[in-house]
Amino acid sequence: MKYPPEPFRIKTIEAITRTTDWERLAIIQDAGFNVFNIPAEKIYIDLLTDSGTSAMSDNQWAGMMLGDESYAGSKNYFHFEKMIHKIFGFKYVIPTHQGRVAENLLFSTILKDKPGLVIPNNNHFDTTRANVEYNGGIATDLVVDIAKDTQVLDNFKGNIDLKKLTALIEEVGAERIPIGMLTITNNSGGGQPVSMENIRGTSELLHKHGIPFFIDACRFAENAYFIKTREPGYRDKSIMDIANEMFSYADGCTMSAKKDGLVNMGGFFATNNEELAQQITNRLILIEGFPTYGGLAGRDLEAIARGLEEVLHEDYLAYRISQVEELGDRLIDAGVPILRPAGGHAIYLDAKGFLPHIPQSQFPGIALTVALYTHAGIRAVEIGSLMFAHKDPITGEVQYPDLELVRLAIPRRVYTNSQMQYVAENIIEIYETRTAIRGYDIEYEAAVLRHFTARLKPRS
Ligand code: PLI
Repeated sequence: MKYPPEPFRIKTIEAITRTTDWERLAIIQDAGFNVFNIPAEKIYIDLLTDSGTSAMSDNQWAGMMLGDESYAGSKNYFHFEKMIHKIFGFKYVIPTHQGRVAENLLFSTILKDKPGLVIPNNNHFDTTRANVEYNGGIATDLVVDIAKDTQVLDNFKGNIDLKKLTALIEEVGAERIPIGMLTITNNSGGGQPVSMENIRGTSELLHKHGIPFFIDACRFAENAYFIKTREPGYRDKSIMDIANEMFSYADGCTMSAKKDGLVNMGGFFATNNEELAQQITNRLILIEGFPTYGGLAGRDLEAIARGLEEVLHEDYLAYRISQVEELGDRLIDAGVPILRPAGGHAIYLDAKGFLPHIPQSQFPGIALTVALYTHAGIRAVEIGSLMFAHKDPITGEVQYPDLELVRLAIPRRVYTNSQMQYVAENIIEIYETRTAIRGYDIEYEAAVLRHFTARLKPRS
């Protein structure tokens, strides 16, 4: 079966309401044409993010009732730690309340008082980059070149370019690279997976130069499923075996459990390096809490432990990946330009191709997010000029990003396939009337991370 059905049935539901066209026009105007400003209750299908938006299972909710809220040594911590040992294999496990805190702990420790150190990655996610840069480091993206072409089909467009990594080590010197990283799957690069061969190659290259290797593991199970289905030699291996092998090459990882932990809040840092674990634990106590809860309730730790077990189920992953793929296929069949192949957690619309009559200076990605909302109550996120265009500090000229994307991130186990069909049909309708869509000008923008709070107005 090309698109395997849901391996679950629905036991409880959350009502969502459909607003009228007129209501949505008033709402988007009030929101300054920025979908971040829309109250979530006024959204019909919310594809803003797959982070913290998963539906938990009955098994996870039952686990929540077994929360042991002891300040120190909660039994749920030991279950959480056991699952992480089993899947990731790292010796020291440090819970955090979400992924960026794990990143903050790592980079504030390894970059402390040493400005100008370089962190290579396939593509840093924005919080990872921010944590590197805030701590005085230089975040360098070395993804393979084909990742920048939205139409090239390749099994592993999330791979790091090992030639670029070799050149970087030669250029800056291994002593200025405290760690190297891979983000699996590569969220900023279209949710594309990284192959086992590339993970192994990255590990060997970094270790040859004495550089530790860390993985951003947010979507590790989706990545493992792509390895199983796309990489020679892995078809008969279990997802657990593949995950074990992926992490066996690394010295540690950061993870936001809000993705493949199948929970609404949580994260962790894990490593084999005792000294690093000690330093990070000391800092954790300062900013998050005691080492056996790290900013989470006991019940949250239990939900993560159970989520990490469930996310490895192959029938779940087959359904998950194919739900996203089916949405992509419907759009491709109708000629809608999307980044190909479909990502693990999201479809990325190519806003430049969708709205070629709107120049980058008029935010085609924003125009598309507004059209999705006003036409059908769908919320997506712009990953284009509002997020990334910036003034060159020397010439003062505006630098635009290569790609203007709109991400439709699919929450895990949340929307039915008929709701996904609704999404596809409405995008196709918008595509058929795309020439009527106008560009936008900014009315208000903050100095940093302007996309969250900007207010815009349509051009007349
Ligand atoms: O949102 P956090 O702090 O739990 O996780 C940060 C984070 C780290 N790495 C990667 C690859 C992410 O995708 C990520 C968060 N992603 C969000 C919020 C998203 O919408 O994709």
